[in-house]
Amino acid sequence: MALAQASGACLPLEALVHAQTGMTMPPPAPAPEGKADYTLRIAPVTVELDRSHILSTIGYNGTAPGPVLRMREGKPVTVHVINDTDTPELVHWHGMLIPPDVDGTAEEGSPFVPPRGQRRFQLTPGPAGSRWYHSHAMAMDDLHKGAYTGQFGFVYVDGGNDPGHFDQELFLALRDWDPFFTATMDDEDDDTHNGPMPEKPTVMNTGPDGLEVGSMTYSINDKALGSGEPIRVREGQRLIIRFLNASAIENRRIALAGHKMKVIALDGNPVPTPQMLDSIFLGAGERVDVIVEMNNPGIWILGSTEQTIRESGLGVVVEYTGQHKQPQWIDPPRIPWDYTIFGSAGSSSPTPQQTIELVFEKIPGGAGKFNLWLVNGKPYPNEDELVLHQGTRYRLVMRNRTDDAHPMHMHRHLWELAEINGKKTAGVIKDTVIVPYYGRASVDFTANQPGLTLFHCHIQQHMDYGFKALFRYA
Ligand SMILES: [Cu+2]
Repeated sequence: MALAQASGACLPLEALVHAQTGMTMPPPAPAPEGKADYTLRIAPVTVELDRSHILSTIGYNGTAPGPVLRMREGKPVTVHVINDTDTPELVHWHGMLIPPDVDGTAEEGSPFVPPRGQRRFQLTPGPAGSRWYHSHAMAMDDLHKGAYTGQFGFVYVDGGNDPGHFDQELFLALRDWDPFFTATMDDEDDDTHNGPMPEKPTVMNTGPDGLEVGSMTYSINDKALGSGEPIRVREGQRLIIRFLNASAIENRRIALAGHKMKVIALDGNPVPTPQMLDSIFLGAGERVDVIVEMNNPGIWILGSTEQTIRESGLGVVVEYTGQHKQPQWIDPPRIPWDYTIFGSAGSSSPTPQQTIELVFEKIPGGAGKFNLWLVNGKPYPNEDELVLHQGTRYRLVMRNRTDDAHPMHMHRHLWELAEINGKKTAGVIKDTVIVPYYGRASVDFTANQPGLTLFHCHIQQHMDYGFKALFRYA
């Protein structure tokens, strides 16, 4: 417990890492041509979730999550990435419209940042809004790699559009830690079990499931509920909270007891119809921006709507000035999450020029093995049949014939949501969409970002075991 005492003092995290590992970091090689706008150092970090739980992972610049990077829309930046680990790494810029060589995936041909090496990237940030950066390395059966580590952080791209006055801006990343393999996955997080299930197969594959990845340790940013500083507010204040589900594992429902949240943006993109809600739902990789009016003095819990998960750390205390009660939780009404309510009322997305069908299936892995995930009948690589023509507007019809809700992400493009389980909408712009349990989601986009484009489930294990495909431009 010497470590716990050391971290109680105000030692820099880097010093702590040295104390813990006994290692010294090699001096960085001279940086090429001048100073970068941002430097990201990938290295071991410790995260003190609470006094009794300090974990060791890999992070950016000595912390996990990494620093909030603020960039200006359209203003080119140089990012210098130093990799102080023994693993080749990739930094992906989730939600940005940037070329494949800087997007940060091996599949698209972005170069790795070599182990103990460094690399410099230039990109033009955009579009404006809440984006994020994270490792895109494969993990496979190693739960200390890729998105299971602390390599994640917000990028806020400022477009000069003021969302109105607010008194505090908070960046809150939902996270799970210490992942493990499990044969019993409870799917309470799915939220979509009671939907219409238009894609439920008539003949089910009833083979025994393989191992999934679970967790029992959670945080918001780097603190478990009840440790760390509360969010301190005053009555009458207006907060903007930018949420990110940085989990590699699960979708999450979040509420702030005693308050409603006005959803103003999904995946960083302003929605046509903001909605006042008691809770919000985020698939792995998704962002939700909300405005909260602080109009109910007390001490409240903001956190997971599932008691066990909240009590295992996924929450933070919100404390009004002058209040001294115990933090309170109130279960919100359980209303299914519905993306379509944020769309332009009464309109539907214009009919695209071409439709691409994408069928998702699972081959159960059986005891002690892993499931295999198929897109159109095969696991990745799946790269020669999905060809885009520059300038064409496409509709992707994603048919989920599996008993799980999948947050599907397409790189380097933005989708306009067209339909979820038969409900039509328009004007909801996203980069990640949860395709419901045995459900269907249709999204439209214009092919205007030439180059290889990765499409995948944002649950790391699903992606690693087949659930991805490459689009290429003709
Ligand atoms: Cu998935």
